[in-house]
Amino acid sequence: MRIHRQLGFLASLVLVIHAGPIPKPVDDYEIAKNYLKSFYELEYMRPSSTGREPDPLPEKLKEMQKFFRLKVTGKLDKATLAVMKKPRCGVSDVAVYSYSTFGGRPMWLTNKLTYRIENYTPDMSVAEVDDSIRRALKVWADVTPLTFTRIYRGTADIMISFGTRNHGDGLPFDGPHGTLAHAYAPTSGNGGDAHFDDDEVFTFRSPRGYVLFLVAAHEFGHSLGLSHSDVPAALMFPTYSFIDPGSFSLHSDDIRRIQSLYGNVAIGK
Ligand SMILES: [Ca+2]
Ligand SMILES: [Ca+2]
Ligand SMILES: [Zn+2]
Ligand SMILES: [Zn+2]
Repeated sequence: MRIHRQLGFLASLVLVIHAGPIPKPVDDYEIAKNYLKSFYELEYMRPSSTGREPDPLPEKLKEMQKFFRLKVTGKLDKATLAVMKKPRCGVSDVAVYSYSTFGGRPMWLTNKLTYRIENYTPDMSVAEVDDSIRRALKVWADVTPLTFTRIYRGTADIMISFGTRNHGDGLPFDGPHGTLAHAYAPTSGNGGDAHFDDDEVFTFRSPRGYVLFLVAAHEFGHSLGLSHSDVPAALMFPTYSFIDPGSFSLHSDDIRRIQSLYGNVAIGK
């Protein structure tokens, strides 16, 4: 009898626990809306007095699905959501350069550029960060006439820094995963600058964490004027995928695009 009563008590406890507040599942629709706002310029009109505006989401979804070579349904299906949840670059997939370039062209007007590393991530040694950044710039220097000279004080063309959440440019990072970094197209001021989300774990070459060399090489593509590529194997594809830095080579799509801005390697460089 006593045992029965106890069992009854336990059972009701279990019931109470189950009836308690269930953690709100992350709303896939919210994820999609935020993703398309950040990367596909999704904007909602204010409801007009004449009636409801058509929902702009399906059209933007189609645009995103086309970019990622998914089935273009305009619907938030599993495959689309899976791509939206991948770690990626914070720069939009819809290139908007008109407001942020020298004379409207997304490129530097000199081949001699400077860079400066303003601060460091605690995830890696200073030597590992320095080497990752140097090699990431070399990826682009190897196929163009561009040269990159490191400076230690003053303002460089490409200012490199690590920060979390609000880091001073009005484009806050989002905590662990999601957006890994962003960079600005060539112009004066913050143009060319590259910011890395230090809520990520950056690594020298490990598949656990994000390889700084790979993330930086991608960001410096933006620093030089490239937008995202829809070629999945290209460095300028928006999502992150691990490649052993030792076996990295720049994709022909990236080479073609950067050389259309700056030309081929100068003789005697
Ligand atoms: Ca700059
Ligand atoms: Ca992040
Ligand atoms: Zn990017
Ligand atoms: Zn930033």
